Amino acid sequence: MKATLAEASRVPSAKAIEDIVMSVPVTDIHTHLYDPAFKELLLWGIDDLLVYHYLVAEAFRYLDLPYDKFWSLSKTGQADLIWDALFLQHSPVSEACRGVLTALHALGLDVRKRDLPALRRWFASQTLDGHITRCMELAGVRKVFMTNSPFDDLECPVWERGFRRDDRFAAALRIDPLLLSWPEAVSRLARWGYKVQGGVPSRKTLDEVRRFLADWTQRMNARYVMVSLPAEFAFPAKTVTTQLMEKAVLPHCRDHGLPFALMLGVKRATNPQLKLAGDGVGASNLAVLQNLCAGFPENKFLTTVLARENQHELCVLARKFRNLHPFGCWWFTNVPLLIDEITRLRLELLGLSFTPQHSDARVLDQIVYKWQHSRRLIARALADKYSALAQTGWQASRAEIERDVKDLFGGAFTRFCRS
Ligand code: FIX
Ligand code: ZN
Repeated sequence: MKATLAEASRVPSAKAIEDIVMSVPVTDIHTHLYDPAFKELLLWGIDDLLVYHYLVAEAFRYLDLPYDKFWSLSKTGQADLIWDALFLQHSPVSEACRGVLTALHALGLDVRKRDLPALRRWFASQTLDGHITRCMELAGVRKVFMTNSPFDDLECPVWERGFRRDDRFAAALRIDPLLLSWPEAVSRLARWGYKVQGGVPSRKTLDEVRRFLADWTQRMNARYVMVSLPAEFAFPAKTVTTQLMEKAVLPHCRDHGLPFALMLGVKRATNPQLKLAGDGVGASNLAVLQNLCAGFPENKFLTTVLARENQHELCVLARKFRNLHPFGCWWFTNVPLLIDEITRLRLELLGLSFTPQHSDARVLDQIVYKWQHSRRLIARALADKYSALAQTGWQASRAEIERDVKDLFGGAFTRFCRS
């Protein structure tokens, strides 16, 4: 009995902490995956893994064919070229390449053979339902947040028809076109029967935008509203975007108790010829975030920043505003070097009151690698912290560590959303 008590009070080893982190169920708070009811919108399998835009950008470092020629190829043709350039002609050391191999390996496939046709045959023999369950189990993901846009021509009709929801997939209402392409958004909304007018939005137009947001929030059962914003975005400012944000989006979020998720620092179409792979990064002026958090204390802001240079300031702002919840290592920061740096920085400045990672997966199988890679890095950062505490005599128990880890992998997010 004595031994058991002594055992219980000892700080779990780095290995035990890693085991806790590797096995905790995750809420993946931002992905581009879809409920299977959206059929082919839910991407999966080897060809989708290979034509992921992260790999397209990397392949063009080596390819010399014209962009148009590449885009005119079938998905399989593009995947063949990428496989050859990134996996056969060079070793696949980048994070996105390594990710493909981590996912294949976890699925039980032999990557040593470098046999793309055999990989294709294996995926062709899987059922979608079985594959969803398998990938979610391997990734330890229990809930996936989608990115849902009423402005997406493929997605919108599915919502309008209605479908039986798979409760593993939660919705997030994405509104980039509303805030960033107002003239086009006006035509859409008008076509859908909302009485909106272009130019500086009138009271009537703002009310109609709120009606639109309320309708779609309800239709999707959206848990938060989200936008990505360019590095040069300013707030306050006398622009249509800021008017819409201040007078329609923020009141909507406040009244519905929904967080507004901001993804700051993307430079869309840095190289348009690369299509989705052509977006870049810029450092944001985070005075924007300070002004929003201070000016709208009844709103909640989930925030991720794309520029490495903005990570420290984001943490400092989160120390000042409890209506701000930093999340994820987004896109170009989703590489081991930066996940490690950003996670440690956040632990040191914020304790456990943030969400260290989201997958941003566009292809189902990617959740397997994104979570496996991130979990390991987060585990090491945590183990170092508990070990530093132990040097003071503070021994975190297994139960305390499990509690902390659950918070990092979805608990803190859920509480923030409910608060
Ligand atoms: O805006 C976003 O949600 C971004 O994550 C995407 O647009 C981006 O293309 C991506 O896939 C990054 O991981
Ligand atoms: Zn995304």
